[in-house]
Amino acid sequence: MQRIGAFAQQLPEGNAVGILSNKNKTLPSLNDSGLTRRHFLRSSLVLAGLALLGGRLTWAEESSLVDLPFERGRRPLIAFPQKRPLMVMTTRPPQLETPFHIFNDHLLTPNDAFFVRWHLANIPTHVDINTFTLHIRGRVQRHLSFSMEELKRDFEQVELTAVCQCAGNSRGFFDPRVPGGQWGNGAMGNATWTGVRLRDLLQRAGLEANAVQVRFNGLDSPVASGTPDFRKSLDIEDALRKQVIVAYAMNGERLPLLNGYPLRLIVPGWYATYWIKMLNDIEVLSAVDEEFWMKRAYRLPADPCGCVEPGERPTSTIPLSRMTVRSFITNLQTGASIASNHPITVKGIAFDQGYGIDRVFVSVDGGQQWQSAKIGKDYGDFSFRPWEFRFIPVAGRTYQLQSFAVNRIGEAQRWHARWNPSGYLRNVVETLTLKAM
Ligand SMILES: Nc1nc2c(c(=O)[nH]1)N[C@H]1C(S)=C(S)[C@@H](COP(=O)(O)O)O[C@H]1N2
Ligand SMILES: [Mo]
Repeated sequence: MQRIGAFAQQLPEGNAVGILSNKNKTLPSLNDSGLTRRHFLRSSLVLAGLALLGGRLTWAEESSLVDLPFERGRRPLIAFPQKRPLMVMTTRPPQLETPFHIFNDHLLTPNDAFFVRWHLANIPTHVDINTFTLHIRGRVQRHLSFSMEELKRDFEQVELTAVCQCAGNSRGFFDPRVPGGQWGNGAMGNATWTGVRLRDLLQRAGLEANAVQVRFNGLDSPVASGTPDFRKSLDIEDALRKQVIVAYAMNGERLPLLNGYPLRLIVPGWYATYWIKMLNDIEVLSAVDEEFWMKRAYRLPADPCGCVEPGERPTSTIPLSRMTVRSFITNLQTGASIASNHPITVKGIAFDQGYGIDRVFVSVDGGQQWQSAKIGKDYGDFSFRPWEFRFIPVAGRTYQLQSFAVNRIGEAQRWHARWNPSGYLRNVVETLTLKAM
């Protein structure tokens, strides 16, 4: 881990004057309690239409396009079922990115704007809540299955706000470029999740003494018989953390189908690859999971940095897990013009693996001088943390805005971008260039 506790103390104290308004503290109002028939028909038409075209996108319900700031970064905005128009990377399986301004508009990402990522194209378009069951099996004393009603009735309900971020978020910015989904910065979202503790379920089933890992599977499945099913496993200690929950609600509503209705695993602080959607099967293992999605995919160079020299292959790898510290400026875009001679408020968010954000520093001159940003409302250690910073732009000057977050154990963002062949864990200090008019 990169620790900069000592360094952070050397940073000049700022005189930022921003006052945070907490306008965004209420939950976004969501009215999609499932698919209406009309919406479903229209949406399944979209899906069928796209499927017929073999996943090649030739029909956009919404015709607008967004250009991400890298080569081949043009994305159409299309509304999928229960979703507002999002940036489409692939349609089959759906991979939809949240337009970045959403993170400025809402601290809790609205369900209909939350990004979507599936690996396999066989995804149920309907789940019958009355027959749905969650199974717990494997190295347990009692094989159990629960209906949704039993889950809600028989276990303590818990709620927590946590960031769900794809390990490949921001992969499109890797230089040299790497294969994989070319995400901008919108393969993440922050939501309040409601459900039951995984450990309560495991305790009810009773772990056998030789239990080593817990494997999770959802209702999605591969199209071709040779493709491995998407299953992920956690070590027992990690699975028993009290924050790990099996969630049935997101921001107070049922989960959108594309985000895992009716149940998904929430692993706060860990990358989203472990947050199995449409979760219906929990299997306790007596040996380490050797399947494709653990053994071959979502792995990092086995080195504290999780990186190698650009272009090199790592000699050994380990499964990725905890998120790095990140921060973003959300209300300004590179290339924009800003007004001079009166204060401008720079707004942003920061998050980490769950120690909580301690401080955020802002530079307007490309990192030569730093000042403290004003940290906003605390929604819990796993949430986005809002921050603000004010300065007065001088006419004619070009500003290079940067933000730099440090968590409570002194972990910080990187000054230089790390590189690994799969494009994971980006958390370099980002730079926005703005001109004061
Ligand atoms: N069942 C299932 N769960 C899954 C996946 C999947 O392909 N199938 N993808 C994982 C990955 S890699 C990511 S980034 C997140 C995406 O979550 P979202 O679609 O709700 O944003 O789901 C995770 N859970
Ligand atoms: Mo992911």
